[in-house]
Amino acid sequence: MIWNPNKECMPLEQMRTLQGKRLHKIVSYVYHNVPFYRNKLQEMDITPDDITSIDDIVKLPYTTKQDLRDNYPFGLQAAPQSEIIRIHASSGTTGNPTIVGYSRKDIGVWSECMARCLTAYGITRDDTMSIAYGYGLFTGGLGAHYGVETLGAAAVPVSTGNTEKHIRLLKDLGVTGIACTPSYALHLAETMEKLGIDKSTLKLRSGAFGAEPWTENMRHEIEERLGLKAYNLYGLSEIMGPCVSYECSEQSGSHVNEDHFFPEIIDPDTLEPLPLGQTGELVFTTLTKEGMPLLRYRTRDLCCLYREECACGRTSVKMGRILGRTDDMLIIRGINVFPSQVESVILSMPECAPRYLLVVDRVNNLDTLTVQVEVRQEYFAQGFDTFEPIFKLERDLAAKLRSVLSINAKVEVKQPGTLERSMGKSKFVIDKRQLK
Ligand code: DLL
Repeated sequence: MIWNPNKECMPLEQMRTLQGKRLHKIVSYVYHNVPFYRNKLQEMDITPDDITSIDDIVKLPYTTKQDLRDNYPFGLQAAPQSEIIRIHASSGTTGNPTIVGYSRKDIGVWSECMARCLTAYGITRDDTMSIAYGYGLFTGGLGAHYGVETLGAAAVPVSTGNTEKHIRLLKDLGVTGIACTPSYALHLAETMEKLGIDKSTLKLRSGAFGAEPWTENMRHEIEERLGLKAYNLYGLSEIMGPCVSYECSEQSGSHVNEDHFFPEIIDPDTLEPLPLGQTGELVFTTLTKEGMPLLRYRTRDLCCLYREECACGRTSVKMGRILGRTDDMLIIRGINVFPSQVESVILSMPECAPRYLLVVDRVNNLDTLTVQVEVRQEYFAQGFDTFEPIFKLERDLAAKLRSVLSINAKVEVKQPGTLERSMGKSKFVIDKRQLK
């Protein structure tokens, strides 16, 4: 089944014509409504009339996360506040989060694109789908939820945490579809095994997994242990949320919703566009967004794009798995974390020295973060050589990391001079997770 065959199976030439028209319109829209873009385009001596086909996209400037940060919170918003009906936020590199406002039309496009994904995963209105992405500022929960409702299946908004209760609901409600991070799917499988619940007592048959990198091996393990087909779901808040691309029954690469999100691959060093098939940094232009449209947004995700005749009948361009990032962003239990953010929380505590190490690991399929930090010499000399103030500092820092970054970290406060010094570039992060 295909949700919107007109768009998902559109012949290439027709798609490019549509994209060209939409690109002209969106450039004209941001030119007249976003001073940031007007200034950039004027500096480059470009007017909306210079954009007549999708090939002209290469004339346009890139947008970065730093641009979003510099224009915090609403500087890149194109629609008036009265048109905004939803706001989400994701991690910024330091300090300010990235704010994304959606118009009613944006929520409609998002829901439709998400319904396309779910249909490709074999979900129909007869299904019941539990959504175990976080509900809240993160786009995973509400994004998947609106897609399920648009499709006409039944949404069970379980959100994250409370795995045992979730398993009970899966069983009692005869849940057939699940949406969560791939690592949480494995955690769920493990908890079921511990509780002695066999997968044959559940009716799960399809899963929408994303928000973090995963591998073919993880897919096989999830499919085997939960008894379902596991599909990749990709997206990012700045562009929309989950729904930007999705796998089909072929489970080989993800179709991009390219009538709404135009993808390019560039060389992250020279910023030159790369041809199909080559790996580089993924860049998206939103072709229809009203709230916060973005031109050539650099995702920092590394992957490749390719076109092939897909047995499912869809003609849209495909993207491979995300192979890494061009920045240092970590994804810990689906939450984006920049080491610089952790550093600014550490440095806001006067007792802490700017010497720290983040150790990321995966225990029982759940990510863990340990923050090791040295106490400053002067505090150490004034009583921090005993347990009580150290324990209090560990508790306070953990609480602050939780409230500022929404992450649960184990904090280990160390004596001055104990964290390893390196001769060259200091190492601030050790990621022990091995995605096999
Ligand atoms: O993670 C949106 C989402 C929610 C996608 C639920 C899929 C399912 P952000 O929090 O803004 O948005 O994080 C976006 O997460 O740039 C990638 O680095 C990573 N990412 C998202 N999906 C995948 C995936 C959501 N399927 C960032 N595979 C992106 C690998 C992914 N990485």
